Amino acid sequence: MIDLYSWTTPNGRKISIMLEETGLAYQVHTVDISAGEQFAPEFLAISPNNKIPAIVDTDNGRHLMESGAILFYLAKKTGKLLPVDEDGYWQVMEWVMWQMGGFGPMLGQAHHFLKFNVGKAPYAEERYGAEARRLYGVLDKRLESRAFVAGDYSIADIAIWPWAARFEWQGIDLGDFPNVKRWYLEIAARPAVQRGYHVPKYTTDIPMPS
Ligand SMILES: N[C@@H](CCC(=O)N[C@@H](CS)C(=O)NCC(=O)O)C(=O)O
Repeated sequence: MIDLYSWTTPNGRKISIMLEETGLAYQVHTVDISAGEQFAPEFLAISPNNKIPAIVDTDNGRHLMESGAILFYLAKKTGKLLPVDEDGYWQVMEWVMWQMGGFGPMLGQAHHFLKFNVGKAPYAEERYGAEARRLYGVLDKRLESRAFVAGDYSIADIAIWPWAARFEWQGIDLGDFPNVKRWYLEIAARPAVQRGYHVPKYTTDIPMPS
């Protein structure tokens, strides 16, 4: 059994989607980060950086923070969504790290300036808007000649997709990135993604590009 500590954000949804895809038994503990619950001592004991997601594996008592590490852990535990061959493994690693170092943090900044604080910092709006478009361009190029980011559908796609699901917040028109749009829609149609998106609770339907 996996105890999942999560909230309705892209990083949280990566893990609920992964749990749904793998079929592992799990129970959800809601950590409302808008109410400061990430600072509760019980949560800090498993997630010392005060961020969701985190998991506890009750099979062995292991606890983990950082969504990229959790994706690798769950893939290794189940033998799913991570290639075993060297080339495939490192391609997945490369694109999960790309998401963890760029597509997540930079788009998170875009949300702050382009969605929640419009007009307060024109320089930041320009910087993070341009960086968002650059990152979508990189992803679009990667998906030009392949269905998924790294071989078959994998934890690399699961890491990236929930951030792309906030394209509206980032000022991104997926029509400008046709390969991303095709990939986004294909993943959005997966039943496990549709279930995992609404964990720990429903907020909106999965955003659909026009
Ligand atoms: N690198 C971390 C980032 C996690 C993260 O930024 N979580 C956000 C929600 S998406 C959070 O818990 N924020 C609460 C806070 O900053 O206090 C991961 O990928 O797990």
